[in-house]
Amino acid sequence: MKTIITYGTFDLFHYGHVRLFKRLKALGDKLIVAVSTDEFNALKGKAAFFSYLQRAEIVEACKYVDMVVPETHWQQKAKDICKYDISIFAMGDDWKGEFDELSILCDVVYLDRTGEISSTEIKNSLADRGAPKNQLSNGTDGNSLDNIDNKAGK
Ligand code: C2G
Repeated sequence: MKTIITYGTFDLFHYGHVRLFKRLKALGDKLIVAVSTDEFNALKGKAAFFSYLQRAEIVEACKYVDMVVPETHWQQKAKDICKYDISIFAMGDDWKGEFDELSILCDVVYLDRTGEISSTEIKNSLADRGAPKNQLSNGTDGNSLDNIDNKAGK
């Protein structure tokens, strides 16, 4: 059983995320996705539109994903690799080289990011279209696109 793990915010879920998951699942038998909690996102300087629970629900609904776990801090990856008997740790190549130290535990793979799409670009495109701000709210947890401050630019 070859298990793959990847980490991220996965806000405003889009085809770039789907293509990543599809390629990752093709590398093995089981795909685990660690979704960043809202608290960890704050440490990353990211404010997601959807809450952790909403993002985890969306990611879990993707047919390529077998299991979702919370990502609560940067240093959990080595422990996760041992805990879940991971064969491949993978990220998009915007993280290339950042996690090479994990190669003592498992294979480390960086896949090409899908171009022209990101959660930030979706937010900016909606804002540029001049959608009235009160129509941008997701209506559930009170967030609205104009409240998102995604400094990481992803
Ligand atoms: N991604 C992609 N193509 C895109 C956008 C994102 O392949 N068009 C990939 C990224 O390379 C990353 C993953 O999707 O591997 C998640 O991206 P984000 O949600 O932006 O996550 P990030 O803020 O990079 O957090 O510990 C790792 C961090 O939690 C990663």
